[in-house]
Amino acid sequence: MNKRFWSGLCFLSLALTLWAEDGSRLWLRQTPVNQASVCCLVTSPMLTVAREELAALWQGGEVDLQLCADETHRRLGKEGYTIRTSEGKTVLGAATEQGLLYATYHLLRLQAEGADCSQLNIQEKPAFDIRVLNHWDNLDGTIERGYAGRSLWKWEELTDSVSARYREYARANASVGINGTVLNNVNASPEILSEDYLQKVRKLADVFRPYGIKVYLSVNFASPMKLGGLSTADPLDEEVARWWKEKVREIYGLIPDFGGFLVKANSEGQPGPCDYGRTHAEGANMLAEALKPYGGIVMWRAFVYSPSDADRAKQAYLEFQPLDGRFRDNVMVQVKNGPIDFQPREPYSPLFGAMPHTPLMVEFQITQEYLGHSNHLAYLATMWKEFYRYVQPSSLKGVAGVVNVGDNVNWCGHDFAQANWYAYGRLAWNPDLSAEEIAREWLAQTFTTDRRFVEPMTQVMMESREAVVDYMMPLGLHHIFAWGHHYGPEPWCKVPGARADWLPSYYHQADKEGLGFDRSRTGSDAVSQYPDSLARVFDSLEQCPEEYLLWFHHVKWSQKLRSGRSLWDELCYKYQQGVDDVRAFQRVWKEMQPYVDAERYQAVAERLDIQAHDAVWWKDACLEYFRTFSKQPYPKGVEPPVFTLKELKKVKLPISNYEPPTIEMLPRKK
Ligand code: BDP
Repeated sequence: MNKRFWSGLCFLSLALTLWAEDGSRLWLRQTPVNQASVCCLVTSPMLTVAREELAALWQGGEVDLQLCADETHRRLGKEGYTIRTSEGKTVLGAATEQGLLYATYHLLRLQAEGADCSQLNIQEKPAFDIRVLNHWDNLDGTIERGYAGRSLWKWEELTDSVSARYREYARANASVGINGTVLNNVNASPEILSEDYLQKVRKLADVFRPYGIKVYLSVNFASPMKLGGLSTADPLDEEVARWWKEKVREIYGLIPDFGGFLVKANSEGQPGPCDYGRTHAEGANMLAEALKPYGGIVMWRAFVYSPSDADRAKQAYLEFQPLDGRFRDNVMVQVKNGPIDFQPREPYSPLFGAMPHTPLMVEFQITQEYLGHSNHLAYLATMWKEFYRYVQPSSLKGVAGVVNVGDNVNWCGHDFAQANWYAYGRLAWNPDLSAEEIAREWLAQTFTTDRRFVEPMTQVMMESREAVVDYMMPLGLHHIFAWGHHYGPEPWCKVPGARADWLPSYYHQADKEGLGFDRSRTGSDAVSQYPDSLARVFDSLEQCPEEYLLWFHHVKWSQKLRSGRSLWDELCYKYQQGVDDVRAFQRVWKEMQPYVDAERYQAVAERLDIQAHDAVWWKDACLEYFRTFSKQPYPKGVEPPVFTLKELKKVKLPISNYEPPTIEMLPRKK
């Protein structure tokens, strides 16, 4: 071989490495130019981050970072900021360093989107003080409902080695305004509070601090027993309270800006105050008192249900609403967006608005436990915006998002799942932003600013979640997932001895008359938990929004819906619509090939292929099964089934703790 050949090959492989597009750079893809002259009179670790980001990336001339004590900046609070162009310079102003950090990322975002940055006059402050991620990461490296590899936290390597990814993670969060992270699963191991683990947690907190990210921990309510050797965890027991106070003191000794605790108590087998005949408020308040002197908070989850009551959708409300006003002021009750459990579509949880004397947080799920894991393209900002149609952001103290990151190179499994992490942060900062503008900014930063890419893909993203709803659970259907993995359909699922409210038939109530859960006043009466004006709407078969129809009503197969079609026909068309939509997304993506690097193009194409197969699987499983009740044929235009019910009943997916199923595992036919 001659020398030219070898040098050519070397050049090629170097170029390929530089151009490798593995998704690891998220939406932060600007290349350092090191042009900017940045002026900042104060120094600190956080301001160093801001200064270095600007010095490396900003291309718009001189920048000034100013800590300001004037009225405007005081009003913008401890995280707000201004960005102004003044005498040819760009001036970032804030009352705090954290404000300046956020201003920095805002400015760089504008540049990355290709916005005109020559005449800026911006004022910003976040809608919520608490904007946290919840990791459901276990100490053994697995992630509950995680589909992007193992945990980012390499507990066994800490404290000796600190992965470079921790910093990248903190940077990504700061760039969208996320200011806290709960490191471990709500099904919490008591070990996390051991001396050993607290040292590891401290290391992470040290990395996150300059990015304005506070660390929180999920705690097991029985820790005083399991870790401390006490004979009880009764929150009214003095020794128990003392144990927690000591533990909290130890934590703040290591992490002076520690955020606080997240608690899942008396829920799905977790220990809690009710084990001792105490209320959730008594349990939460005991922890809150321990944290209070240090400024820490308790995020106490309201995700509770028991096999006893007839309607699971009512239970969190029944248990928590009477406790309104009984929590200490540093307790936030953290409520899932819907009354059941992160379904592709739920009405909002009626607890919002029903506890005016209690600080509330909403918990969203960014990880796609019920929306096709990291195989399906489902942009969730539209779902979160739907929640805010009913719930005033000003009635909330904070937002939590169960995050979708793992140690996969591209963080989230699906390249488009990064958009949900991004959008979660943007909406936590400003819930008034539209899902569409967030999609646009994410696409422009993550792929290209070329409108021929951004416009069609914005459209795809905007339609994507509705498509998932259509091929999985249209018209208010919910929780008809397969036992265990929550990926595919199993509306027929029966498990001997299983709790009724863990089985699909509990939710869909299909019979020869019709379909749906009757939560009207004459049914379970869940509608009455909503404010009167809304309860009346949900209660009425005619007025109930059709997207919630089968959530609130058991509807006859022959019932005419707004389209003029019967329930059965409408159901068929919805499933078909979902399938058609995914095929349309595939076609659009094909046209996007010229604008996307080969690697990400291929990765997304492969997942869309899986999604298209899954949509057919869902359609066939649900329609073929419900047809055994409706006894009606498919209307014109609805494709005949590819699979028989018998075939689909045999499908068993291996359940993985790390990754979504591969195409080989899924039901397919040529
Ligand atoms: C459900 C998940 C389960 C979680 C639980 C929770 O299936 O893994 O532990 O929620 O939020 O959605 O506590």
